[in-house]
Amino acid sequence: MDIKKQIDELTSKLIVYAEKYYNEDAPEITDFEYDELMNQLKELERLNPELAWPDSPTRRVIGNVLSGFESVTHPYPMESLQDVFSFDEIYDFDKRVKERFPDAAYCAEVKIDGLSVCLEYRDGVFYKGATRGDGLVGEDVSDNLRTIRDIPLRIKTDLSPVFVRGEVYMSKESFDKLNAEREDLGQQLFANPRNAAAGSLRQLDSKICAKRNLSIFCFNMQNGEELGYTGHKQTLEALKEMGCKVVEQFRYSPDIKEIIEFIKEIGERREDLSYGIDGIVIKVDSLSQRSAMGSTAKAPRWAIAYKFPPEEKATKLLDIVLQVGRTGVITPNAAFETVRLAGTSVSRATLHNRDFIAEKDIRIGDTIIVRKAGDIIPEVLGVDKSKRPEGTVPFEMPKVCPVCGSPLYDDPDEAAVRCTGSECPAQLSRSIAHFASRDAMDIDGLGIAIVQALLDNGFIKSAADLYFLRAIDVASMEKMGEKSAENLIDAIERSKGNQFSRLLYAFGIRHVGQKAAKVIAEKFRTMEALMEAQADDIMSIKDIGAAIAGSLISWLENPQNIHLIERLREAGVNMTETVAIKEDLRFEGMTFVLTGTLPDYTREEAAAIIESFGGKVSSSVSKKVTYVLAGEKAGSKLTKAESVGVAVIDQAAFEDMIK
Ligand code: 0OX
Repeated sequence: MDIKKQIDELTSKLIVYAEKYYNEDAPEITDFEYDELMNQLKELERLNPELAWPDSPTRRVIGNVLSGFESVTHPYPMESLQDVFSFDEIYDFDKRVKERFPDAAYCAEVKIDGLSVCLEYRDGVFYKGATRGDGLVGEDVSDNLRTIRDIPLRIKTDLSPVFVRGEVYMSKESFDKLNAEREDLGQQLFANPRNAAAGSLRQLDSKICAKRNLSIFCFNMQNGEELGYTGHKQTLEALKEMGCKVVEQFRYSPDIKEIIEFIKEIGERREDLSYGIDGIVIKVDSLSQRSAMGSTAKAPRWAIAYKFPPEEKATKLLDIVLQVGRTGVITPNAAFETVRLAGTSVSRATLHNRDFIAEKDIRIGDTIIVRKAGDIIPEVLGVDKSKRPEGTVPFEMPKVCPVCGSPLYDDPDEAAVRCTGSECPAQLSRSIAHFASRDAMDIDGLGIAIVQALLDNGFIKSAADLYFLRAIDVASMEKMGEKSAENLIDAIERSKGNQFSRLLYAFGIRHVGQKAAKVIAEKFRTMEALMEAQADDIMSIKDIGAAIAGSLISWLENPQNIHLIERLREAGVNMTETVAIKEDLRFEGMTFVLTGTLPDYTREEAAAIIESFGGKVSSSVSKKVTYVLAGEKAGSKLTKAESVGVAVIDQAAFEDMIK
């Protein structure tokens, strides 16, 4: 058979099989047969790339590994929304709209909690897809988007180009599954489905993204008006006809009261949805009215996002469990009946300290109210005392450490209660996990669970023992294959070359944080010099006071610690601060301007990082500025950057620069 015919037949067959398999849950052939046909097609396309269909199913599994994402300038800015938190603000919005357009109607839809992307279709074929970025420039994540089954590689339309905006998300079910797998593998868990979706879409290897089971809901045709559409609802229906997955829950009405009814209805059913939503978006439906209303510097005037209040749940407090921290501080944690909050199952929350428990009079058996602060960290808001069962008693801190039995010291000046046992195993596992953590010795794969297992198996008794581990012993532990054991040993080996400042921080000396460790290491350069230092020498460093110096000196004098240092030296661990000082000046001569809110750094943190690399931070944009680091809700500085031609970067690009 001629090759073109062969490719055409195979491709059309596979498109139909894939549709049946993924969308109708009714596979016609076995996985094995499907993979066989797919491999045949891949091979034919490899030899005859000019004959491959642009929407070939092989493109979903192409497996490219990129070195970075290309920037994409959005032809239609991807605006963000103005958030409102009350119905009153919705009525105000309605008033503003109706003053201008008394006949305006609204289309309200669920606000999917994921990350926004824009898909570009040319002649019906998926051409490119990008993240929102700062709204004007995003990143080309086409390879990753192609792996999302919900995204059609071809849409049914004669219109071109079509720009479709949507929200990529991870369903609650896929998220639970992913986190369960990660837990089994001892990997760090994602805090919520949104972070998991964002983390997946930012993978440079599309095979990883393909495994994450992402989905999409489309909610806007960016160039709808130009393509001849007149209303938002009409564009949603058109997108659906074309084969796009469109937000399922929406309501059209000229009456704002009906829209508020819709909000209430969804608010009640929110939990039954298979995906997370964080509010309702209310949009003026008419595309011409929208154009006439335009946008402010921050958001369109024709839309608002009503945000649901943070979910609160009542649940039963089963126990108050004491956790012994690395420094011996005892933290009480609430263990309660599992509830679902902001996309995850939660059964633990910190109770901070004894004062917190006493103030709120929290007792085992109580019905407590929990929520997630910032949608990430679970917190206990208080107790529903009307539901207090009989026989409960006020909580009292025990007198001995729950792990080693040593007496606890209850410091009357601090809220903290500490274990006094210097060899308390809880402190040991946590302090070794801290030693290995990313900002310290950065030993990849050595989390608390593995540290605990190494301790339980008797393979280590201190951080220094890590450097004497044998792969064969590590591999003998449960859930540890040969490969992961080798990887771990390699990571430990690599950490020997770390700068001295990392080691100093890794010791977990009270008051000696990352920054203090850095300046101290830079001043003394070597462990020997530091060990000879007097408190005054240490305090002569800017920002280093008596508390840090005192704590450091007494740590360095402790024979157990001297022994630890000796063994680390014997293992070949670097104890000198050298190259990093030069390397760290990578921003020398550069000036940054910060604008907007970055997802993961405060302004001060970002500025500190820039300065630590020798860069300068300025508050105004001019031609002399090297980069504008823009986050959410970036305002006039962003516009100025564009007008003077200064490069704008987002958090992701910044993180690449500071890696
Ligand atoms: C969502 C969502 C986000 C976009 C810019 C102007 C209107 N997360 O589900 N944004 C919008 O629309 C905005 N709609 C949505 N449904």
